[in-house]
Amino acid sequence: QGIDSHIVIIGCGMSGIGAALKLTKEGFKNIKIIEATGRSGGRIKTTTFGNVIVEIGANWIHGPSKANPVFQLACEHGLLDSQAMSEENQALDVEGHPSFQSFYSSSGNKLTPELTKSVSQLFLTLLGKSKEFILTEKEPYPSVGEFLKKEIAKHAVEWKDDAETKKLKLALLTMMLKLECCFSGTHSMDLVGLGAFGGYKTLPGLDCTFPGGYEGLIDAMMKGLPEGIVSYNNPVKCVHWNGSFRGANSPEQTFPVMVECENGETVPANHVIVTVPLGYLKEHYETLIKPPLPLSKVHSIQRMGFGTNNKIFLEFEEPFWEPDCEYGHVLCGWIAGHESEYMETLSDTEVKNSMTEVIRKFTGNPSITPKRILQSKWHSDPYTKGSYSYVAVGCSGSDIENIVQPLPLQETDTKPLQVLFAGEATHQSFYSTTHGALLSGWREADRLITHYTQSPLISQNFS
Ligand code: 6YU
Repeated sequence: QGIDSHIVIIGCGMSGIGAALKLTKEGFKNIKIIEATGRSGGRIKTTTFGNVIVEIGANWIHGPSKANPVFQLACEHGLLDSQAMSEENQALDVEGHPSFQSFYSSSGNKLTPELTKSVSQLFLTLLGKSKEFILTEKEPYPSVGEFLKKEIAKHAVEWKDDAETKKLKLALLTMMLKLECCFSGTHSMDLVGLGAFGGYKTLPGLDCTFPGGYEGLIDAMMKGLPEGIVSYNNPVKCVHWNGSFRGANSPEQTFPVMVECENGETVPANHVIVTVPLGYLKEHYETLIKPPLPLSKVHSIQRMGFGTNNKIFLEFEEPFWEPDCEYGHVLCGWIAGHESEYMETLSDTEVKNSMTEVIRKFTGNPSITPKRILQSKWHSDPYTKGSYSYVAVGCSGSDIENIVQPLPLQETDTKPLQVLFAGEATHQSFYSTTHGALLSGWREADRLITHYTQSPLISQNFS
């Protein structure tokens, strides 16, 4: 015996799978995951390209150490190499930032380590400072970008270098600011709120990858779920809540929620956990949930940031870069913001030609020619609409809290917890990560578990 309550989870990404695993483990019997696409994993997506494993979506376990549940799961399933699992690796704390390695200028020269070291140290120090305003009443500028640019300008006037070196240093800092846009998944750091930036927390551990691909973790987790629990290729059109719906198989029973799919299928439920990406929610909240979401939620969904970060993989006959870089003979480039969204409208040949031009210019080698290209297209993915969330200017942690609040908002309602919200964008301190997504799924599963185990009437059903 188990808990009879009917639960629908919308989305089979890390958060949806995490919620389903926890609920089935606790004895919930009637769980269904409805997934728009033909696969599990969502923004965790691995493929092969030029005989190497490449990640179209999530790349690293950020902060692989004891407190990271994705790291724990990956270890349990034996998916990491010994270096990633070593105590030494777990103890390294780079505060969420990878180390900068080699830099080339547009005149085709490699920059000296002396120059790049001092500039990257300055950038990382300023970035660290920009996280401190979470503790203050008022921040000096609205955005991280404005703060960083003002601080850089203050330092630059003190530089004693010649004009050419100063120019190079500023170019390097501009590049680092652009790279930061990729990490934050935003068009510009001027869009990222300074006050809330420090709300994102890093965990110790030097970021690591999955030698067999991130999706191996999804496959391993899916094996823990009952067969047939997922309905694939089945986009949800609308979640009707606060109603009294009858099920086709149990006409005597009524349910407060009914999930309507694009194909006309209807699935009644006691509880629905919505895990669709924030990008999707921003576009569809008006039609996805009926009666409509309370204004407090709508405003927070609109205020939160969700941008695009894409990857460009280039395959070469032979690597021309330093041997310690990953991916064998495949190079991975990142592109964020509006340029990234524009790139999605171009053909592979157009992107390959531009990349060839850039690489030839920066390496000073006019004959480098990539063989093939593969680009991610997260913005035009109809069920994602971007890459991941960030806390935009004007946002605060309370916007995330608002989005998380289950419907109906009144806890005293006789049919509580009808619609719950999970997904990376709903995690206060680990948004934009796989561990944030997993923890958000567990959080909503726990909410239901607590509800059923603490309610004396319902818990009679609990074996
Ligand atoms: C991480 C990393 N990483 C790179 C890129 C991307 C992401 N992330 P899902 O979308 O997975 O699932 C929802 C499902 O819902 C999906 O299957 C849909 O098809 C479905 N759906 C939608 N609509 C539906 C409908 N109507 N009906 C039915 N189903 C529907 N995370 O830990 N390490 O290296 C990266 C990266 C290019 C795109 C990443 C990384 C983010 C994770 O991939 C992501 O959070 C989770 O997989 C999401 O899981 P989910 O279940 O929520 O949604 C200070 C400060 C700064 C803060 N930022 C710095 C942090 C850096 C973040 N780093 C990211 C970097 C990379 C490279």
